[in-house]
Amino acid sequence: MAESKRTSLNDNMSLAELASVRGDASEPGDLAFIERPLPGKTGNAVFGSDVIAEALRAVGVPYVALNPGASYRGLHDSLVNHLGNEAPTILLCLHEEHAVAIAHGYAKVTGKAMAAALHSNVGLFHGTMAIFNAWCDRMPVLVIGATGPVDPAKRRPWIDWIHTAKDQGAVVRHYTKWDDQPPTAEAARESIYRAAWIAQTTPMAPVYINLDAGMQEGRLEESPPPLDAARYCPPALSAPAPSPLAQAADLLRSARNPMILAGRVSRCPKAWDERVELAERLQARVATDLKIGASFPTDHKLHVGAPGVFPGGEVLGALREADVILSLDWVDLGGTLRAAFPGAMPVGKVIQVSMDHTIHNGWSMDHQAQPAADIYLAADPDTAVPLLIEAVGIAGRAPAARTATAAAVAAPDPGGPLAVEHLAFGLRQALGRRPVSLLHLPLSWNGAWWPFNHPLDFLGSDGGGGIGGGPGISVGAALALRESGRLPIAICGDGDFLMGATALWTATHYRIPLLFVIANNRSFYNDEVHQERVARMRDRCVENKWIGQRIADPDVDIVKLARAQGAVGLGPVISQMDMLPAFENAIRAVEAGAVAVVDVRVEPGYTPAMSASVTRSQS
Ligand SMILES: Cc1ncc(C[n+]2csc(CCOP(=O)(O)OP(=O)(O)O)c2C)c(N)n1
Ligand SMILES: [Mg+2]
Repeated sequence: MAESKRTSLNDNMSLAELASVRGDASEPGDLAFIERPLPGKTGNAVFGSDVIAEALRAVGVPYVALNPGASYRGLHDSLVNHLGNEAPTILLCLHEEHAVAIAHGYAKVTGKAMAAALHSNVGLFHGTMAIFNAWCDRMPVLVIGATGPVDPAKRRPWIDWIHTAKDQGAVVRHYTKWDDQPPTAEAARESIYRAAWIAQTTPMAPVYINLDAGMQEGRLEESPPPLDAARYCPPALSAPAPSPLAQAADLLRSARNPMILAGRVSRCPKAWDERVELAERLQARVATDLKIGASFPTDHKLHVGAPGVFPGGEVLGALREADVILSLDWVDLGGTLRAAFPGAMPVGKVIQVSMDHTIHNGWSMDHQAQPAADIYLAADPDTAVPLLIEAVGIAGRAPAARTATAAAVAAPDPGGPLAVEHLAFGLRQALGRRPVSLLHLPLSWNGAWWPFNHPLDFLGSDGGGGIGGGPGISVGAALALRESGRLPIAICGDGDFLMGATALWTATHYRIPLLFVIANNRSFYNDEVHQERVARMRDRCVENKWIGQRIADPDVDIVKLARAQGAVGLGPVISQMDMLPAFENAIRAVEAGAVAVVDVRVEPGYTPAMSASVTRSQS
């Protein structure tokens, strides 16, 4: 292994020293320079796993995030000694959940699948929640698994038997788009081509390929004939059929008060501009969603309310006034319409643009409530929007007016309590005009605090509501943003951060700059809100809501957790006064190539809309 240039950070290290230590962090290109193997023999594929490694390269997988395991020691060797740990490059993770979450975060930025390799059944078990998160978020991940040897004669006593399972794919079949257990190396190559193709075709989702350890380690009699991956993975675009497209255009053209729900769309700036153009031509109001990445400028005059995890009153009001509702794959169209029209059908006509129906299954309810849809455009929104612009044919375009005022945030009050709102204000102030990407936000966030003006300004949430995904997803997103010129920022709840904290190490080890800000209310506060609700419903003691919820006595030393993994740890910040210098130092450290974590001790609290939605109370 190449000697690491980096020494460990300590409390006394100045930022200048830090920058020199981290000088290699900004080295361009891939990360292969960090764990560079000694050169060995090169040549044709000799073992089954050599063919598999070549297939991963052929479909363009840039990284394999993994926690190692003997079930795929064959593939591990092929990645290192046959391909030289380049294209793909291994990213070592301290937990399989992080490996999948990192691939998930990478996909949130790029729309492309990287691989996560999970050891036999046990590694797969660890990875399941992150696979579910990526599934619900409709993000592609190539999950590589292993089992066996399937041939009992090749199994070592005990350990190979407990780590061999029949139909291992059954563990994740209900929340992957496709899975396979190819019997030969040649079949495995085809399987990887198919997996990459399926995963990256809308609706995107994780796929799982389980590789027999015996097949990986088997010596080949001859290399399989070449197979050009490009010819087996054609882009499969989903465009709307002409007739429903024309009907949708007719409805939109004659609408007096149209509304667009801008849902699951890509990070493509051109597609962003086209959505803005469609809204401006129609003079349609637009709502966006904090569950998914930024989909429309939130300070545009046509944007309604603030983006939220649950639609707020302004959005529901606008839906009630709309005569035509155009959903661009809105995550929960059925639930949103039910909230706007309780016990009744929507008044306006509904046009749904989505391919999501093609992966709904009988196990998971993540397909959400069945929405009313008068016209269904079975299409990818990015493909449908320019066709809708053309078909609607409304000439001219209103100027791209923005609301005059920036998003509202609380004025600083140095002596006052520190709420998440002040955290947002302080961070924006410290950042100034730097281009940033928010990779993750805590449950206590209010979408009004931070405007989004580019598809990479915000990447959305974890998808499946699986807490602990935030840190890993953020590391993967920061990895993808390394060359973007954007400062990557993850704001995590303390509960979320503590569950996924060791994902940090992968970022420090591979020199992936990233700023974590922890909205630390020392509680799994979401569930305090639930216990309060139950106590009120049952007329019991509300004051006991903290029991089994508060993460205090002792307070977890988040700063030390960060430093222990080679990150810069700052805080705990306990007053508004201390916040700005801590953020400024952290930003400088990240700009010098570091991972920085700022522990901000905030008062517990959610927005009224969030509290009401969490507990389904009307108040
Ligand atoms: C894996 C997992 N475990 C438990 C939960 C239930 N849960 C939902 S939110 C939450 C609290 C999260 O705490 P934190 O990140 O600190 O955010 P806070 O609610 O305090 O703002 C919990 C435990 C979950 N969604 N996922
Ligand atoms: Mg908390």
